[in-house]
Amino acid sequence: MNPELWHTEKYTQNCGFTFKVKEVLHTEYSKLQRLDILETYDFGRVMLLDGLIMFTERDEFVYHEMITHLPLFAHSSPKSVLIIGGGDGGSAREVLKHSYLEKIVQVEIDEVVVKNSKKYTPFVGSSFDDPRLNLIIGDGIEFVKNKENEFDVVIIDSTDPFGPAEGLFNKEFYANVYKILKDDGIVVAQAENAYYDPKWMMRSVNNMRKSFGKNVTIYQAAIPTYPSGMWAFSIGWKGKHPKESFDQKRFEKMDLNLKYYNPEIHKAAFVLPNFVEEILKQNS
Ligand code: AG3
Repeated sequence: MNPELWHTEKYTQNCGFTFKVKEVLHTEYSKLQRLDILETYDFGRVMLLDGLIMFTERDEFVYHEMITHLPLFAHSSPKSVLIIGGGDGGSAREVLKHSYLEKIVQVEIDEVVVKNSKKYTPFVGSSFDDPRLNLIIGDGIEFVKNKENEFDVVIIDSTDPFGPAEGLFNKEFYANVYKILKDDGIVVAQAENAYYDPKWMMRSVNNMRKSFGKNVTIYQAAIPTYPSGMWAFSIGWKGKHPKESFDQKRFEKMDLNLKYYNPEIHKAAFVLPNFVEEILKQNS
């Protein structure tokens, strides 16, 4: 008999998300976390960190397109991008599509994630072979300290706000991100979800607000394999509201052939259901 192997990511003590695993391709403990690469029936290859889904081959495009193209097309003329985290390479893959960029720096804390993504999930990991990407293995929190006016867009592609990523949701960190951004700069951070983790979502929004003032909101995307399927990104800006500043001309010229993001989604992502608006209002 060939016993079945199933994986469950627990969302609360009482519910979770379960799928059948074809094969565990690799398990490794880095200094910071446990990494698993799974082959599955319904989602293709899946990367877990400490048992939590980082991405699946089936729907990673939603997260990676939405955390990159939205801020890049909201900025009037971005030249420099900083990615913090994102060790699988998915965000870098999308940023690299913007061939006019002059500087792309990524700071990832865990080399083991990069190494395994290159080997097992090249659909995201092969972006590390691109010489235009300057990958630094180090702590993003340290990297942004004592620097000013260096980037147009900062993308924070982190794990959940405990363990290695805890500091990436703090006000001190966002204050340094504010300083490292140029005039008109935009920061985007993955910010969990309004159903199960409204406190985590609001921790990102409120701590960003301590530096960006009123120029902070969230936008959402439908990501079936993340908790609740409705994912939030916090966004802070120095110039125009990113919902209104979509660069249609640049978008049309680039002919990107994306699977989720488009000009209508750019605007619609900022339209929040009433209960999410309530959370934003009540907790600020
Ligand atoms: N960053 C992880 C998002 C958090 C997912 N949380 C969870 N499954 N509990 C995405 C990594 C992809 N670049």
